[in-house]
Amino acid sequence: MEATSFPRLCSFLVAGLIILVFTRSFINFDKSDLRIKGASNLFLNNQKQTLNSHDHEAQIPHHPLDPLTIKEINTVRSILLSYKPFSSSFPSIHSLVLEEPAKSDVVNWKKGDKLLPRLASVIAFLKGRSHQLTVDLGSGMVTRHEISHASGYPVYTSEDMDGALKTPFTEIEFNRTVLARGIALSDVTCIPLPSGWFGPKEEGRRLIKVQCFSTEGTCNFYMRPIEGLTIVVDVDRKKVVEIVNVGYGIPLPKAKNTDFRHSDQNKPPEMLPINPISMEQPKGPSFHIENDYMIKWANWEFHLKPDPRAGVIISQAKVQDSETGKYRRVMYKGFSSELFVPYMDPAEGWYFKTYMDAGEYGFGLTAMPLDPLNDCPSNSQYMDAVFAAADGKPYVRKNMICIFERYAGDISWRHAESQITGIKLREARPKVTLVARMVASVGNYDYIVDWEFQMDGLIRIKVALTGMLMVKGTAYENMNEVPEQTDMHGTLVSENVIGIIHDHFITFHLDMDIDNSNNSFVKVHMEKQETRPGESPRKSYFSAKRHVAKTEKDAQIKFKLYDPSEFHVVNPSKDYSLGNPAGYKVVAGGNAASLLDLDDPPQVRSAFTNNQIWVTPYNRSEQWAGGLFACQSKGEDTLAVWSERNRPIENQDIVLWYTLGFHHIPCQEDFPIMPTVVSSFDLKPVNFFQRNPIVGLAPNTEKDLPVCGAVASS
Ligand SMILES: *[C@@H]1O[C@H](CO)[C@@H](O)[C@H](O)[C@H]1NC(C)=O
Ligand SMILES: *[C@@H]1O[C@H](CO)[C@@H](O)[C@H](O)[C@H]1NC(C)=O
Ligand SMILES: *[C@@H]1O[C@H](CO)[C@@H](O)[C@H](O)[C@H]1NC(C)=O
Ligand SMILES: [Cu+2]
Repeated sequence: MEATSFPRLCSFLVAGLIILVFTRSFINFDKSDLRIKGASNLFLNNQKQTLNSHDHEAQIPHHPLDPLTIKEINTVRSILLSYKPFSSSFPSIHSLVLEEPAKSDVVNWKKGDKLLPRLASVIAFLKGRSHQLTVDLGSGMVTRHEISHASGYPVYTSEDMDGALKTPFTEIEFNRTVLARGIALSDVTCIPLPSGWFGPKEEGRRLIKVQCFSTEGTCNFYMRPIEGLTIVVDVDRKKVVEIVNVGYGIPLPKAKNTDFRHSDQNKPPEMLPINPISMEQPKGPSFHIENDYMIKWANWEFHLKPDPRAGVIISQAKVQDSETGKYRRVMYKGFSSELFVPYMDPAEGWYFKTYMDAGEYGFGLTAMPLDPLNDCPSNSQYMDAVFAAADGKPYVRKNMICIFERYAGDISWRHAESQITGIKLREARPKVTLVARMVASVGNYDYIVDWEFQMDGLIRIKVALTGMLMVKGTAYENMNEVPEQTDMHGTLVSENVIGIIHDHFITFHLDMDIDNSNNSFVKVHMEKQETRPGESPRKSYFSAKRHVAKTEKDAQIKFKLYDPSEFHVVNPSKDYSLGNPAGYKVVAGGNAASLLDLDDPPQVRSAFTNNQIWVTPYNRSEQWAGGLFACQSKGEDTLAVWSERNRPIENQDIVLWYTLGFHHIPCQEDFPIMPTVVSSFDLKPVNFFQRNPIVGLAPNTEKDLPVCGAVASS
């Protein structure tokens, strides 16, 4: 399997040099995998290590939400091959995934029950039309077939992108343009960029804008753009529609200092050396992966699976009640639903860069195998993905997700009594968490997405950004050459290189089910109060007032630092003793809001970023915040459109949507590769547990950690 999928994943991300990079990581990968297995007497004792291709061939589903297996994907393909409407020509398959059973059926299903009927949801593209099909694996029938009338197109396949990248070379004018800039054609690497939607001129056909770079002298071709050259390609006809060449006179930035590979560095960093560091678990990890996709750890259990579009899907997350030990429902389904990455340069070669990475490239499709010891700690286990290619055949993406326990030296709770009280007391508990991680490499950018589970019931969703800037070539080599008043749309990050300002937004779909699915969304508004004359030496304080959201518009939330609220999802009918409804709150971390005009075309298409929080009633058709068909869409199927229906959301099955945002004004340190920047948000229990659920944890002692003694110096 791997042998066939490898060329595919390379061609997907373009070109020659990148193949070198990935080949390297594959080789590294195998070596370290061996190394881990060699030391397996301590680790991984009764755990199943990384699945291998043999396991995948024999794999069978155990849980209603388990992704389609290799066998099942092959079955779907053969059903489609003999399906009448496709008999004259087989469509290209843009998505072939499990069609999840109805939520109520999944909720009622228990381990040991007969597996629910297996259905596949297929998005196919044929002769300019998008087809949505449901295939019943049991009966071997296509049970639904709809032709889409939406404005947008499905996620690009790797074949679409591969074809688009080859097309410019069929035009002699392209070759001439490149040669006229003094660049050898053999040094040219191109990338496929979605064109967005900017008016009727671009409708009725699938377009990709191709831009090119020089790989001469570097693996980091992104830093050597052939500026101003954009080739508009009709993806289906494989024809050049237009060659835009406006960068005349802009030199190719130099290759010097752009390579970031260890082998290419000519001196060690200027710092004191760091000794080897690792997280050891002498008794092995304390989580289990049951039947491939069910994770059990400490007081948590959840279903975890790879998804070609979302990346990672967490389902049926349940936490044990601290008093009874009973598993209680927290979240039915959580995943990154869509991204929006608009660049802030209105110039010809840049205005359209307003990416929706999940709906255009596939956040999971771009997730590459993880590098053990560097992407994930040594105590990690890995999960592979089985995806379908454009021809409907399955392939395995090895080690796409890692799962590990993290001890980062943090404290989960503590108290020490000061000497003045005369009471001798010092109690502290280390914080150990469980992380499920994947990294999507969407072209130049790498998005690290962590779902982190804590024993105190908190779930932290963390996104870290690294990889390369998308840069613009310029004639300027130093800021002293730039006339005042010039808007560079970014920062000169190296000679002839501008890092263009942009945003990153990631919108999460969080189908919270606190204890059951009848939940409400409550704004706990902090309101300043003034004291009555003579009441108190104090003039003011604030109190917390609860407002239950009745309809969707009550839950369209923009954050305000000086008019703050907490945002709770509660189960109004569950209170466990004190009368406070059991709930979880969404706790924002660093965030950013879009500054674009609401009627700017990219903002209309990505209107799901108009608010930081939305709440919608559960609707299984409303999963993708930017619409099911996001490529070139006009924005008629976004979360913002759904929410405008203003449906009731009180004491209903509701879905919370949270958008995490970053403004990115590049700086010199982002060159040639960016140090990670991180932001996160939390889902934190509020009045869900009767009391601190981890008071009962035992402290660490030296005998628990035979490998590492405690040292305190004074
Ligand atoms: C353009 O250059 C490429 C690479 O040298 C070559 O394969 C291709 O045939 C050329 N295209 C045309 C139309 O001459
Ligand atoms: C949720 O509310 C609906 C309508 O009020 C009710 O029919 C249903 O029984 C409730 N479900 C639960 C699990 O309480
Ligand atoms: C469910 O979502 C689809 C797509 O937005 C919509 O057409 C349909 O009306 C929705 N159903 C309800 C009950 O809101
Ligand atoms: Cu950025």
